[in-house]
Amino acid sequence: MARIVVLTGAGISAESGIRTFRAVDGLWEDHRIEDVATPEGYAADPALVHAFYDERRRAVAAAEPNAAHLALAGLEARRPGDVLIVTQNIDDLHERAGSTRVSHIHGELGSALCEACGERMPWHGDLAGGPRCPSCGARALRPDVVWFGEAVYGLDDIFDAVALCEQFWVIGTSGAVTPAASLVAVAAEAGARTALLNLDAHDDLRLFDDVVLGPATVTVPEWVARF
Ligand code: BV8
Ligand code: ZN
Repeated sequence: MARIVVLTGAGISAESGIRTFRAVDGLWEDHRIEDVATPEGYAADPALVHAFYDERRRAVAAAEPNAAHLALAGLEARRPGDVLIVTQNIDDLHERAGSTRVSHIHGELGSALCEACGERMPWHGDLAGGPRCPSCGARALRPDVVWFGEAVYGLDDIFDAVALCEQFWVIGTSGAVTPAASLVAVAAEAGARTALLNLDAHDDLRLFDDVVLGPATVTVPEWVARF
């Protein structure tokens, strides 16, 4: 049971040079969501979708965790077993910062999913060009990320953890995507203390006991130091 559950989004990786989704220079600016983050978009143009994710996989490999990722990893090291990170991000910057309990609700760039045999496997190269599945040999590998309209990963365990935690922090997310955005309501309902650490305020701040605005590399180390 984690006393502290942290939900992170693209904003925590922004200062590592990873583009967010909805900012003016965001990922969606170059692409329509429907074309690159839906099963229909993948079926219609797999080469475009592979290019989109292969480019992001390379960008993440060239990036480094920032002070916000490191502060959360330090908190877990100081309080073993007390911290669970639920991330909407598909990068591995939390893990590379040293966090060990990370739940990727929207999947991971470092994983591939075989549409022929259903296997999920670690994957660190490009998927364009149709490499064969190591398990079944089919040329049917897709990014192991959750697209719109697909079920997110680990939701039951995440709901259980959120319902039992004492602190629920939301860091670097616009709260635009469900079911991730609904977790703060579950936490508040269960009596956890809730906090938002974000560059911009959300439209609805009623569910947050504390709101700390600013860049994550400044606000997260300061916030974590209190626990
Ligand atoms: C599901 C894929 C059901 C991988 C992503 C109407 C029609 C159709 C569907 C829906 C609908 N209404 C609702 C839905 C459901 C839909 C949804 O929520 N749609 C939204 C767009 C309305 N959700 C789904 O489809 C989900 N699945 O519901 O399935 C189901 C159930 C059972 C069985 C079958 C089906 C699936 C959602 C997952 C979609 N996949 N990503 C990838 O490409 O990454 S979502 C995508 O957006 C990313 O994962 C990303 O994490 C996520 C959220 O974005 P953020 O992380 O918040 O990033 P954003 O840019 O938005 O915000 C950044 C924030 O950081 C900003 O607030 C900014 O101020 C802040 N910031 C910036 N810099 C900094 C900073 N903060 C601090 N410091 C900084 N330096
Ligand atoms: Zn296979």
